[in-house]
Amino acid sequence: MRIITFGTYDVFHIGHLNLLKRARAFGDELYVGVSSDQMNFTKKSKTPIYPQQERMEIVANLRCVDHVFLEESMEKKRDYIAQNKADILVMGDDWAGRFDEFKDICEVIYLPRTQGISTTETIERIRRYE
Ligand code: C2G
Repeated sequence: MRIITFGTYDVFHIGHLNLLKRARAFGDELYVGVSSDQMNFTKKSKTPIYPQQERMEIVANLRCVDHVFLEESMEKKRDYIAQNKADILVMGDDWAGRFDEFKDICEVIYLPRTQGISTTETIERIRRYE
């Protein structure tokens, strides 16, 4: 079974790792679409702290990850799932219901997020740190 998931993975943290490990446990291969700097800028009017090449490099070298590719647009998600021949799409439950439209080509599973950590909170902590 091939699992696919998508994310930015900026300022990589334990919540990201927990999600990827749990996603991988649904099958035997994990493919990860890492969202591009441009896609983040389009969505949030901000570029990530870590550039896409570094975010991809970090995710690609995790033991639970088999393959990474660049996610260049939300609209291409169906194509990415199909091209990569994924059996199951796994996402954190902040996305619950948002990808149900792909249930015709793969199983769609939402997992609970890790509580108490996020990239935004981490950046805020670093900003206040003395
Ligand atoms: N996540 C989690 N627990 C946290 C933080 C994040 O389980 N405390 C999960 C998210 O639910 C997501 C994955 O980790 O499934 C990556 O999170 P982000 O980097 O924030 O990704 P995001 O910007 O939501 O994805 O097509 C989606 C895009 O690629 C954007």
